[in-house]
Amino acid sequence: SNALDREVQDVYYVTVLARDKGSPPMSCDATVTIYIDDINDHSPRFTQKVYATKISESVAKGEAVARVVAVDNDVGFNAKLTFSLAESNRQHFYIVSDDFMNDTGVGVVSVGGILDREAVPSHRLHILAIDEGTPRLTGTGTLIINLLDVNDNAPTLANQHIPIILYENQFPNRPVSEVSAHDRDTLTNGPPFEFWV
Ligand SMILES: [Ca+2]
Ligand SMILES: [Ca+2]
Ligand SMILES: [Ca+2]
Ligand SMILES: [Ca+2]
Repeated sequence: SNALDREVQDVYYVTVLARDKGSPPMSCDATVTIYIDDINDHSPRFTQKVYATKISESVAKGEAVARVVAVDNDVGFNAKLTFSLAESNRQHFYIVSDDFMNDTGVGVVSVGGILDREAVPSHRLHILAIDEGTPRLTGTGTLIINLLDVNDNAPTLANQHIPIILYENQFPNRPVSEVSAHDRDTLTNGPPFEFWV
């Protein structure tokens, strides 16, 4: 006497026998089809617990940068999925549901704000997949977006006014002073610097 589970078996064919009390008894039988209706007893779940991607920090607003996939073992509205981002992620990204098919939801993550690797090099997005059952059930996933550097910062000199005193007898091409500079980009877009006078 196991409980019915639509996700295991969603239809039963039962043979019903009707017999009268006559002597001899007469009977007939019929096959009854029983459909098991779905209840929302499965939460959506992402096909990966953690998704990760790398994008340029110069990616423009509105550009799609990642897709996430969630499935739900129920059917109909109990498996129809919409996606949502945690409040804290909405400053830089947004997510919309792609075409829904076969109880599988696809969420497309796009850039919704200005990205700056120098300010936030990596974004950890908390994604919700929510079905439309009653009550609605939720699954959670994580998308890590690492930003690749673009050379969008000029180096700055530590001191804008560096007094350099040269004497008339010095040889040219000798180091005359120490100057330091700083660049907010990564090494390939920053030091070593070339200095020109
Ligand atoms: Ca179910
Ligand atoms: Ca469900
Ligand atoms: Ca730079
Ligand atoms: Ca940069």
